[in-house]
Amino acid sequence: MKIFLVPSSLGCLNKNKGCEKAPNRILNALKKIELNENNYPLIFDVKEIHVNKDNIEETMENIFDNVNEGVVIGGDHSITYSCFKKFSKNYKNPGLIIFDAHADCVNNFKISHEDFVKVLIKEEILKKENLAYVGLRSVFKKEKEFLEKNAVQIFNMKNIAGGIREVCDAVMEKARGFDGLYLSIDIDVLDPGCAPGTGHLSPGGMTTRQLLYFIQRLKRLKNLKMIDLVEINPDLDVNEMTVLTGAKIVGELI
Ligand SMILES: [Mn+2]
Repeated sequence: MKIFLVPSSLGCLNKNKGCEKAPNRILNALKKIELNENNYPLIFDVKEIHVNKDNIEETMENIFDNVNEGVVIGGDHSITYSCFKKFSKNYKNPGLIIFDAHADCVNNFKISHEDFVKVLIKEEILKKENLAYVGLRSVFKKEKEFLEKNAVQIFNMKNIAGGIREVCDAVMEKARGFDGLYLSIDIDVLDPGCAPGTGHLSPGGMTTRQLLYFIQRLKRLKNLKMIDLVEINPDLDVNEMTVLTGAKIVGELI
């Protein structure tokens, strides 16, 4: 498995400064895991993507040029824009499933961690019917309107609280419909009690075990080709809990 490190907080609008430190910290924690829960040894190669701290456009191009299938560790959520754009070139019907408390489609004029989903749809890189969210619970009014207008499939925290197995069955069915599947995991999909080290805490989220249930099932799909893990901020962490959780998530996906 290939791991790409993208130490960028350029798209965080100064709201999650410090998340650029996550890739190396998560990698160090990952190296300490010998076997994942399926008893697989963790074998991976690492490539770091160059980030120009003064130039988000150049950094976005570097990401596009240098990432490939595997696991991408960010960084703020805006990196998914370039990663998915690259990924989408390889497939006729690429799909994106986003685990996030937030919908990240506030505006449509700028690449940022609040807007990238809207930009992907607007630029026709992502078909709106090929997008699904899991774990949403903190959505702005105008995002709700946008998502409803485009009939985007949403599995929110209320749905998950009603029965995780049924929700996961539906997510799996959606996921099987794509020739290439991309999973994007914003750590704030987890409850702040499980993952305090991130910039936009939203109470009422998933437990770490619930997220592992989803990703361990999704991992079995042959069409799952690319994953990113974003928004972990070591500067805001408590006892390295969020970094360790990030490493555990990556370990289960290798
Ligand atoms: Mn989020």
